Amino acid sequence: MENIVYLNRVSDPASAAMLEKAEGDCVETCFERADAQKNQCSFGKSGVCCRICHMGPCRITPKAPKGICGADADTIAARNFLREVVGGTSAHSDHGRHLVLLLKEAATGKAPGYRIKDERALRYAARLYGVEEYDRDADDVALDLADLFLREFSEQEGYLRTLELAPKKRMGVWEAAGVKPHGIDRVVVEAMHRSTMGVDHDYRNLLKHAFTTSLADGWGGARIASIVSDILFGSPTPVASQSNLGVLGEDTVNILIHGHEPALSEVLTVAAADPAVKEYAKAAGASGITLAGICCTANEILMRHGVPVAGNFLQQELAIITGAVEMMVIDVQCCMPSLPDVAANYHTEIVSTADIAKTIGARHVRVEGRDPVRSAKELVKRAIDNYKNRDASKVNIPKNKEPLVAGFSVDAIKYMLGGRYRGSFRPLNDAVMQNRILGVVGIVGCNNAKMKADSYQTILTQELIKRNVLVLQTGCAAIASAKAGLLRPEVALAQAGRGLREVCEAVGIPPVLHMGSCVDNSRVLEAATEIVFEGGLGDDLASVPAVGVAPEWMSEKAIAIGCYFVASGIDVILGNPFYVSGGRNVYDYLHGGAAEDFGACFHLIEDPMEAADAIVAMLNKQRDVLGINKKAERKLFDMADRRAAH
Ligand code: NFS
Ligand code: SF4
Repeated sequence: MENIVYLNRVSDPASAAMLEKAEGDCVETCFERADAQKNQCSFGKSGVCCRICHMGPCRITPKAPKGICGADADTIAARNFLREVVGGTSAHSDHGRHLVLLLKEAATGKAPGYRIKDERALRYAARLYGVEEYDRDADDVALDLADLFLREFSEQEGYLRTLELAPKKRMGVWEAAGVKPHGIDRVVVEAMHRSTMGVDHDYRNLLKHAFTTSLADGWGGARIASIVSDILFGSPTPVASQSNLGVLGEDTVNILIHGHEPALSEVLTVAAADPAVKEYAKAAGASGITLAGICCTANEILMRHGVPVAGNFLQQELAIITGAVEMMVIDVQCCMPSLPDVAANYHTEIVSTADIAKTIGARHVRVEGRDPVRSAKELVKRAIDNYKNRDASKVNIPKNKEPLVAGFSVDAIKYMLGGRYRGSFRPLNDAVMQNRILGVVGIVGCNNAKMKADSYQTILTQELIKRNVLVLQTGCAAIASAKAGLLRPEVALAQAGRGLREVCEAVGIPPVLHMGSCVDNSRVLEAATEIVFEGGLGDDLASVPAVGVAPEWMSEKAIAIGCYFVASGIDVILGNPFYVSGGRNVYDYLHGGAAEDFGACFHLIEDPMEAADAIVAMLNKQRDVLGINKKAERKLFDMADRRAAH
C-alpha cells in the first residue's frame, strides 16, 4: 500500500510505515482516534464552556451570553486558561519537587543508588543561591540547597528566590506588573481558589495570575528541576547518538523508557549496562540489550548518556507496533492511556513506575526504595524473559535512524564558545552584534495528532538556520529535528546561511542546539539571561533579539512555558491556537495587550513559512531598537575573528 496517505499525518517515513503496519495489524492509534474526534466541540475550542459549578455546564452563545451565575465569556475563558497554566506548572514543579526530595535523601545517605554526581554543578548552584559552600562537605551543601529549594515550594510571604537570577530590569517589570510569585504551592492553590465559582471574575486579574503562576514554573519548579538533575545526574555535555524507530534492535532485547522524570531512567541505564544482566540477555538468545527513550525521559538520558531516542510523543504507540519491544517503562506525563491496548496486540509489557501515575493494563512496579538498582535489574531481566515471546511474524522495525549530537547545557555552550577557563557568551553576542547571526530562536514543545507530525517544526527550523538564526531546541521539537537530520552538525551547517555557518564553524557549535527536555526550557531562559549579562544586547531579556516558538504544542505544560517566556519578555509564536477565542478581551490581551506589561505577547501563526517571515521581522525590530542593524559585514570570517572568538 502507498505510504502517501500516512505521510499526510506524519513527516518521517518510519512513522508512516508503522501507521501502515498498524492498519494491517488492526491496531488503533491516536491518529484514528483523532479522526473519530474530528468535529470537536466549538464551545470547548473557543474556551467558553464552563463546568466549574454544578448549575452548569454553561456554554456561551449569542443568545445566552452569560452563564447561570452571570459569568461572561471573558471570565469563563480566563478561568479555563488559568487552570491550564496551573496544570502545566504543576507538572513541571512536582517533577522538580521529587528531584529535590531525592537530592535530600541522597545527601543524607537515604537513597542508595543515587549520589551527587556533579559537585561542580552543586557548588555553582549553591553560590547562585547564596548557600555557603566554601570548605564545606558536598552533602552538607546539598542538604542546605535542598532545604532552600523546598522553601521555593512552601514560601507563603516572601517571593521565589530563583527570580533573583533574572536580569534586574526584568525583576522590575515583574514588580510593576504585580506578577512576582510567592511559593509555588501557594501560587497554585491560589489559582484554583481564584478560578472556582464566585471568586475572581475580572479577566485581567485572572490572566495576571496566570502569568504569575507560569513564572513559578519557569523561574521556579522547572529551573529547580534542571539544576537538581544536573547535580544528581551530571550536567550535559555534547554527546553523539541516534534517533528514530530504527534504533531498536532486530536481535536485541528492546526496552523503551517513556515519560519525564530522570531518576528512574538513570538507574535503568545502569542496570542495562551491568555485565551480569548483559550475560542474562545473551543466555536468552539475544545479542544484547537496547535501551532507548521516548519523549522527554529520552531527552534526559540522551543528554547525559547518549542513550538513543526511539521517538517523540506521537511515536509512542508506533514504537510498540514494530512488534519488537519487550518492555515499555513509563513514569509521568505524556504517556498515553492507550499504551496497554496497543501492547495487547504484541508481546510488549507496559510497566508503570510512579505511584501517582497508574494505567489500567500496565503492570505497576516501584523501583525506588532500598535498592533501586537491584529492582531496576529485576525489571530489565523481566524484559529479557519476555524476549522469547516476541513473534517474528509481527516484527517490522523501520530502518530509519539518524545520527545526532545533543547535550547543549548552558555550561556546555559557554565552554564551547569561550573555552573552559574563559567560558563566556561573548563570541555569540559579538556575532549577533555584527549581524552574522540575526538572533536566537527557541523551538520547543510537542507534536499533535491534529497536525502533520513534525512538519511545522522541521520546515521552520530549516528556514530559520537558512536565514542566519541560531536555533535552540528542547522536548519533542528537538527530537523532530533529530529525525530530520538537523541535529547532525554537518547537515545543519550545509543548510545554514553564510553568517551563521561561519560563526558555528569558528566556535565549533552546530546551528541547531538540543538543550534537553521540556523542563530544560529553563535552560533557554538561562541562556538568554547569560546573553544579557554578557553585555551589548540591552539590559533586559526583552531587548535580546530572541523569539520562542511552540509549533505543534498540545500539552498544558506548553501553555505554562509559553506564558513564562512572554512574562520574561520573549515573544512566543504558537502554531495552533489557545482555546480562548470566545473571550475576545482575553484573546486580545494574550495576543497583544500583554506586550504593554511584559514587552512581549503571543502570536498565532499557523503556517511555518509565515512564521519564519514574522520571526525575521521581529528579530530585525529588536535589532533596530538596539541600533545594531547595520548591513552585514562583507568580509569573510578571517583568522583574527577566529582568534577573537576563542
Ligand atoms: Ni514537553 Fe516532554 Fe513532548 Fe510535549 Fe510531552 S514529552 S515535556 S509536553 S509531548 S514536548
Ligand atoms: Fe455556569 Fe457560572 Fe457555574 Fe460556570 S460557574 S458552570 S458559568 S453557573
